[in-house]
Amino acid sequence: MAEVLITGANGEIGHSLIHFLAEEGRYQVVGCDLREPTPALRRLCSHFYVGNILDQGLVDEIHQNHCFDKVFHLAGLLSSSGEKNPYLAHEVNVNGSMNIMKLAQEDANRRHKPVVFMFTSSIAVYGLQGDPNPDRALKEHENVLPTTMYGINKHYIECLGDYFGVRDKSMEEQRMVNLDFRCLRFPGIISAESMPSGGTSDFGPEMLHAAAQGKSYKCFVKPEAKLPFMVMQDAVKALLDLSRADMSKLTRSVYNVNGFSVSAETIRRRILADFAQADLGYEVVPFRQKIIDSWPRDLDDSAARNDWGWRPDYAFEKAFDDLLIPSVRRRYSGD
Ligand code: AKB
Repeated sequence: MAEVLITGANGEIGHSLIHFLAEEGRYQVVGCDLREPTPALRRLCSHFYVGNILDQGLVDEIHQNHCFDKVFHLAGLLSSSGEKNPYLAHEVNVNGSMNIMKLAQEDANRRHKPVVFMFTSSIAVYGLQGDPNPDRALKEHENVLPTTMYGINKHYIECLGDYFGVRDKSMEEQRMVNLDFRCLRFPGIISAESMPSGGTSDFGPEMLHAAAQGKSYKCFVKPEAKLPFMVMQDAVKALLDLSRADMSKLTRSVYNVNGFSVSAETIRRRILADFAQADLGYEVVPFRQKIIDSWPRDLDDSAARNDWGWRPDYAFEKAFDDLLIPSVRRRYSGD
């Protein structure tokens, strides 16, 4: 059975992706994360490596034991954590990514076939500074002006993906480069099953989980702060669909994907409609507000729609009515 590597396997997206792939049963899933997985997550993987992608010894061990068809490289420090520790963010997000790209290239050489390398980029690669029309939905080539260490790291790996990638290369060159690099620029992601940590879009999921647990919460950005978001189910669907898309249909290596664009206050009001007693206020954290001010308020994902048929299953109302509110209620009521 083909082997798939998932880095950041114990993170939010990693968990959901592993559950999905394990249910499908088409691959042997190899996980890698800094943190020990729960026994349930470990059982879904054929192997799980606990360690740091900066540790060359660990990367060599993985390389010796496996040969991957596909890699989902999800490991990384998020934007707020990156601003607090930019040197570490650079180490993990750039040097760690290079280690995993090199591993995938070596596997491609062994297999004489490009390895599909899925990379999770972010709206953090954009910058709205000085934009006279900040409300418009940005296309992939517009305003690529990252302001955070995280955004700069993500954009650099996108560029390396093109450098090492097989797209637009002759067969002769492909022998040298051999990564089928495919990348999604994700908006904020909301899940009822897990909580993000260290991101700047975290105020959305944090409000939801706090309300469902009856905990007070202070949102760290202004009520009018508006961002694109999507639910985890759509994020996993986008990753799988792009990873399986016919290469001849792809006109680019980097795609925007979007679910819905809403303000912090719109999310707060929607949560209060179901959790009327919730104590959700605001206490702006200036460095996080500054990050949000630089990020796009909306994303144009028409390239993904046209090239590989991307459509989110969940618009704002459906996301909260059918998925987030019922799931988060179940989660914290113990049903
Ligand atoms: C973050 O807030 O850092 C991430 C992202 C939008 O990339 N969730």
